[in-house]
Order: sequence, then C-alpha cells, then structure tokens
Amino acid sequence: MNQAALILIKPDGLKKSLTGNILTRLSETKLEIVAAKMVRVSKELAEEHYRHLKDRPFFGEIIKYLRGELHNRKKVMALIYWGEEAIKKCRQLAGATNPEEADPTSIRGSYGRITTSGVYENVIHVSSDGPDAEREIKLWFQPDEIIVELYPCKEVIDKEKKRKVWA
Ligand code: IDP
Ligand code: MG
Repeated sequence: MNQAALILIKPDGLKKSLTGNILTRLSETKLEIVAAKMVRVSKELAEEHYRHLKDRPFFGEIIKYLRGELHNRKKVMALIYWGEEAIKKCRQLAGATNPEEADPTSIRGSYGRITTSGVYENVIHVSSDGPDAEREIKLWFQPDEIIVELYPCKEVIDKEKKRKVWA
C-alpha cells in the first residue's frame, strides 16, 4: 500500500550538518520525495505537532527543541516521502525514539544523543502511522506545495489574502 510519511530534519540534525547523510540514508528506501521545504517553526505549530505529548514533563523542552531554541538554528527541513510502506521503511531507518536504545546503525542510533537535561535529541521526526501522517502533513504543508494529490482538496479563491510576490 502506498503511503506518505512526514520527515523533519530537526535543528540538531541541521546544526550537525547531517542533512546530506540523512537524505542519503533515506534514499535506501527507494521512496519518492513529493515535497520539501525549510520551515521556521512557530510555537503554535510545534505545540500542535506534539499535542499528543502535552501532558508529559518534557513537553516544554521538546517544543523549544523543535523550534531550534536549544541549537540556535531556528528552522527545520520538512519533507514528504511517498510510496510502498513509507512509514515503516522510514521509521526503521530512523531507529527507536531513545537514541541510546536505537540500533547503532540507524539514523538516531548513529547521530542522536540524550542531553544532560534529558531531552532525546534524535535528529529526525518520522510520522508514526497513517492517520498521524495525514494530520501532520496537513499541518506542515499546503496542497500546492506537494507534487501529488495526497488527500482530497478543494479550490478556493482568496484574493483578499495579503502575500508576497516577486517585485
Ligand atoms: P517519535 O519521535 O519516535 O515518534 P514521540 O513519542 O512522538 O517519538 O516523541 C516525540 C519526540 O519527543 C521524540 O522524538 C523525542 O525527541 C522526544 N521524546 C519522546 N519521549 C521522550 C522522553 O521520554 N524523554 C525525552 N524526550 C522524549
Ligand atoms: Mg511521534
């Protein structure tokens, strides 16, 4: 079954110059990249992304982490991988959430660490299942930014909306 998976290269991955390594590792999956962009993460976006962890003691820290406040890199790279069993394949390459428990040859096992304050800095995010991927993709991307129609869309005309165009 073809599926989509949201991948985020988190601020520690960017700071450690791991973008190339991570994309090379993910290319082993033979999946297709159908969207990619750099994002400056607002507090609202980070909190919505991690809303399932709202009641956990580390919630505040992972919001700061995703927003780049722990690494002085206020951005993440967001990508959508698409194809057969995309989530399973990407999560397998990513490795376990806790970088100390992750397979040492996985992305998180190779490049992650646990900070002294206890945050799992694990360099990438991967959606955990189909519904989670759909929720996350709709949060991080607009339909026009994805080169295939992953989910049903509708057309609207919003002339009123202020936006930048090339001068
Ligand atoms: P996942 O990223 O493997 O799907 P989630 O449970 O969704 O794992 O957690 C989101 C992120 O929160 C993790 O990637 C990690 O950075 C951080 N995190 C999760 N559990 C812990 C924990 O027990 N201590 C510290 N950080 C954690
Ligand atoms: Mg998760």
